[in-house]
Amino acid sequence: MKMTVSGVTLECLKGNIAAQPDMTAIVNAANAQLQTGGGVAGAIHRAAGPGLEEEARPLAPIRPGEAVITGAHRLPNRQVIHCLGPVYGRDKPEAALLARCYSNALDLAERHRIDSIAFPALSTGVFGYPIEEAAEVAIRTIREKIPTLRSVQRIRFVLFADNDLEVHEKALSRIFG
Ligand code: AR6
Repeated sequence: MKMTVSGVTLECLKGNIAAQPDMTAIVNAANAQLQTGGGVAGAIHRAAGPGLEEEARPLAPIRPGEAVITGAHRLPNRQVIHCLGPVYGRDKPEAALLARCYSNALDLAERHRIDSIAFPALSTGVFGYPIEEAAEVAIRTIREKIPTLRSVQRIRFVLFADNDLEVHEKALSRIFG
């Protein structure tokens, strides 16, 4: 699915966040220590190689809602933006913290003149955020940010499961429809 809103292209597809060679930056669903882990962080660190963890280490720890940027090492991108999403039921208020992840990631992308950025569904795996609620927060935050974007022209959601893709497509249609 693809749509253009005020000159910004929004896309949703099923795939692996670590295999998006046509995007300048990808976003990592990080842990506070910016170390490799399971899910998205595991896939990104495996593909990037050990240099990513070495570069990220001095930037840790980060708090829920925060984002930091590094190079992409062996990944086919220019940069990785690492976001720490909230743990659902623990880091409160969850929605505000999740919104800050998307907002901070887009601010960093702008500062680094990034034209395209791919997001996974932050917090919806190990951190337990229900996918429908998370999609709503992510897409509403992006809608609020679009008028401020100058560099970013393409935003992609990369979802791992058919259901997650469907939820994001529906939320995009509802929120921008
Ligand atoms: N590409 C795209 N999406 C993926 C991929 C992938 N390769 N792998 C999983 N997903 P998670 P979180 C989906 O757990 O909830 C880590 O261990 C997954 O199905 O990666 O923010 C870190 O070290 C889910 O919908 O991130 C942290 O400790 C979504 O991506 C913690 O988990 C996010 O799942 C972060 O938890």
